[in-house]
Amino acid sequence: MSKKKSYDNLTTQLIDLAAEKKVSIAWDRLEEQSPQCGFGTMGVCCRICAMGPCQVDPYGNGPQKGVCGADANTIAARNFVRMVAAGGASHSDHGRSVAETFIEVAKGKAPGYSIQDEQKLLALAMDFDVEIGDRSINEIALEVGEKALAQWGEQHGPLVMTRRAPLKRQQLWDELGITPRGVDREVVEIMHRTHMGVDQEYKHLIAQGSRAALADGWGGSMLATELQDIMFGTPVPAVGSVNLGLLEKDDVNIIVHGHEPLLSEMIVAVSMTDEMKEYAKSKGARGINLAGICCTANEVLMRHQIPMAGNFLQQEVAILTGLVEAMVVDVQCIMQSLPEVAAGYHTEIITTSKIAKMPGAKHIEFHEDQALDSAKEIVKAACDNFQNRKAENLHLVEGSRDMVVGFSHETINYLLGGSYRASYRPLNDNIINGKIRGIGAVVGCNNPKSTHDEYHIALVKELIKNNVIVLTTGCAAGSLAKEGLLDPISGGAMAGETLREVCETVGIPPVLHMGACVDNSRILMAATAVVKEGGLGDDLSEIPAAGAAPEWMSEKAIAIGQYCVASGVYVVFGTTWPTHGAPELTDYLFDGIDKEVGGKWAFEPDPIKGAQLMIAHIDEKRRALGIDKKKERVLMDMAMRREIEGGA
Ligand code: SF4
Ligand code: MSK
Repeated sequence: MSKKKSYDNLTTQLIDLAAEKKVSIAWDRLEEQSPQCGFGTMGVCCRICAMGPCQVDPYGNGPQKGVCGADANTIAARNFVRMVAAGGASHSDHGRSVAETFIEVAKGKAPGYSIQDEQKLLALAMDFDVEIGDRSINEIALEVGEKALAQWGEQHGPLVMTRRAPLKRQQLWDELGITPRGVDREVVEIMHRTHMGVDQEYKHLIAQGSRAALADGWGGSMLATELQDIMFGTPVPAVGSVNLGLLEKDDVNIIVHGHEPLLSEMIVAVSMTDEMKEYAKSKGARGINLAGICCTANEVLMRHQIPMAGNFLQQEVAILTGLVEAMVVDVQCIMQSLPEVAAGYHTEIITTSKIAKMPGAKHIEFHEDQALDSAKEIVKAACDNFQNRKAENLHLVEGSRDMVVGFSHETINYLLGGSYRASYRPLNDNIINGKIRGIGAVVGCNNPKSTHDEYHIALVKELIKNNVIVLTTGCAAGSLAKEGLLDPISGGAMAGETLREVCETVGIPPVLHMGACVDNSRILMAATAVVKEGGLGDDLSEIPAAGAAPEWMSEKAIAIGQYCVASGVYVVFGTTWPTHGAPELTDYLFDGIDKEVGGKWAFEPDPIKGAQLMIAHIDEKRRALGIDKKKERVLMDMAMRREIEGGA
């Protein structure tokens, strides 16, 4: 691994500029924080009661117990499942906002929004046993929305969406007592069980972590994706572009950053109106250029081909171009440093969520019932700011990459099987015949502790070179797109021969963009479709597949990882691992939990070794399915033919 801060040249140029201008950005602050606390890094610092904080010495030279007697495994397990709770709560609370808006849309009380994918609504109505008959779309949507929203507080379970999982998986969850109830209940139970003096057996704590993570993955997150698709349209493959070179010198540049498409969809709509275009012109600009960062970027990219300015670690450096009139943020993954970075620039940081404010930012609260008006106020504020641009602050960077985006699990179905016989059969057949060795899901953030983008890119290149098709979401997708891996031609050229052949035949890149981090539920659905198609086992744990979050930083990544593990998937994390100070717990997560749920975790700081771990797991699954060897073509002689005919 290189010691560079970023693998991306444009980001590197702007990191250098930040150093020159003495603007403090994430890498500088990491350096100031270093060396970081070893106890915290290894998960063995506890501060959940006022007898602490307590630290357990992982090397055996100091205390081995907290004041209350808690040992390293209990402390690290509590910290770990609290990460699951926070991560799952974040995704699922996003989902709750979507469900609430969905109900208002159905009631006709949210002007600007509409039901766009009626087919998907009807499919979801069937999941929820909502009568279709000759009822109007809005009537159906209202009942679906209300039943969906009730899932957050479902006290007994099972959650409706868990019925989409393979039957064998559902039975296993029941046997293990981890079939999820509503995410609100599961998260509260984690907070209760991790309070001082409650649950103190690490495996028992991790089981609740699984249950809460499943309530997010197969509940809050999955419903967020479903309802967003119904309201904003299910993504279909389209061409998009990525990187900071897409910011336009002559336009009002507005960056939407965060997670919830409720706001960004309206900003897209408003910024395309003649009224706003004229308004931008009246301020001296050519027009309005909208771009995204982080998962909001993925949302507007896959539905509207709005360019992605960058991923998580590019949020600060984007401001250093001097081209950004407004960075409009909502929730999650927004650095508090943004207003400070923007202080020497004209960029306005605009917070919009009623649950998230930042010191130094302008707050224009977004209200879904007046969505268009809120969006218009925000876009106008950006246009007004165009005149404040400072010529001495302009630092143009050149360069962007094209990519194909928008592979929902439904479109994979259509693409592979054709619109008349939509099916996962061709994918399964190509896995069975070995042209596609297996499926890798590579997701997650950036982290300044590892070279920005590098681990994602190196790992995925190794996977596709070995004929593993890759599904990607979140900031990982941004990293991979910048390297051309989401482009059928440049990406295809980096794929192994047989994977390339399949991709060329279907016309897809070897790395399929499936959306934002809340859309990892699409990956669960795609994997479930593979199981249901047949020939690759009866459960998610049996298919030749593995996941990775190489540059993770967010608690949401731990929640996603845990719902994948609890769904039977092998998951490799890079950069850092939060339980190293608790050897028994770590052994259990890496080698032990799989005996129960079929999936397990691994940690590997080297991308090539990380890819090889995934490939070894895929090969093991191929062996177990009996599809590891190429079937020899047997030339039959007359005696063999007579034997077959005789036996027929
Ligand atoms: Fe220390 Fe126990 Fe309190 Fe944690 S719960 S801070 S280990 S006394
Ligand atoms: S935005 S959670 S840095 S993927 Fe979803 Fe990116 Fe990770 Fe945030």
